[in-house]
Amino acid sequence: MAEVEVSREGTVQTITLNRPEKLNAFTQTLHAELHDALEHSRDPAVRAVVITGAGRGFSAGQDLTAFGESGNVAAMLRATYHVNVLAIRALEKPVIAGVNGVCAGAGLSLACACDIRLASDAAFFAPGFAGIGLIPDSGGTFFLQRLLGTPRAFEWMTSNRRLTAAEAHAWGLVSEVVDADAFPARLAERAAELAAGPTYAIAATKRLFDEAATATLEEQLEREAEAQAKAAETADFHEGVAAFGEKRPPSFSGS
Ligand code: LHQ
Repeated sequence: MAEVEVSREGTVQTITLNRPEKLNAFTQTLHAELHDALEHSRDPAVRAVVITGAGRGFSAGQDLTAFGESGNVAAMLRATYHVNVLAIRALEKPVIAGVNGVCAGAGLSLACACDIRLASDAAFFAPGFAGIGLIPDSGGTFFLQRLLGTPRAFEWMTSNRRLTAAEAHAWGLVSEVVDADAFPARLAERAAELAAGPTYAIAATKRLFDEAATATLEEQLEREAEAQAKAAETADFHEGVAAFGEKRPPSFSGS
């Protein structure tokens, strides 16, 4: 059975990590299949991507029983986790982590690499790393600092404390917590909303926020001006303005 399942509903692509008996812990195979899935997500017909997990896990991070697959940890990280984290950031469309359940270690980093996190109330979040004497890798230090601020991120990552979905929401780590029963439908609804949005503007907003982290105000104003000039040339901008004038909801084509 595939360790990553991919499905398409309209313009939403859903990528499901699929090793439920191991809480979707990462193996070399899972990384490779996730990479293929993210490649397919680049298809312009896909306007939003969901990453979620099968069973009661989102992902428990590195499969600790498969840790010996590669002797060189840094090389392994570069060839697997880094490639997929960078692929998520490079996708010119929103990526939603549908955190259905347990989210730990590099699974937490992967969720944090996404643009939006929606959690089931069955989910919990655990650093993992500190429990086994490791640092938060796969972008963990990068994303958690931005999401939580250094003091909170440091304190959490140097503990191995489990955070409930409600606590994660209170911290701003997830945007919404949904009853487990209603979770799949709400996740699909949220993804469809994003997929129906002005795709260029959403993609450029994603990129601009990433760039803003290291930019000067002057640089960022210039990037915004360039991106806005492109946005103003899209059919979606013209549709948005027309819909405003006609007092109706816009119907964005993503072009
Ligand atoms: C697992 C795992 C797992 C295998 C649960 N592996 N089986 C990158 C590169 C190089 C080096 C290493 O690290 C990395 C990045 C990382 O991600 S490091 C961090 C790795 N992850 C962890 O340390 C988390 C380890 N797991 C846990 O702490 C707990 O299992 C969590 C908090 C995830 C879930 O706890 P519970 O809900 O109580 O479930 P459980 O512990 O009973 O696990 C269920 C099953 O899943 C169990 O198998 P079994 O056959 O006994 O039913 C676990 O052994 C297995 N499992 N995580 N990472």
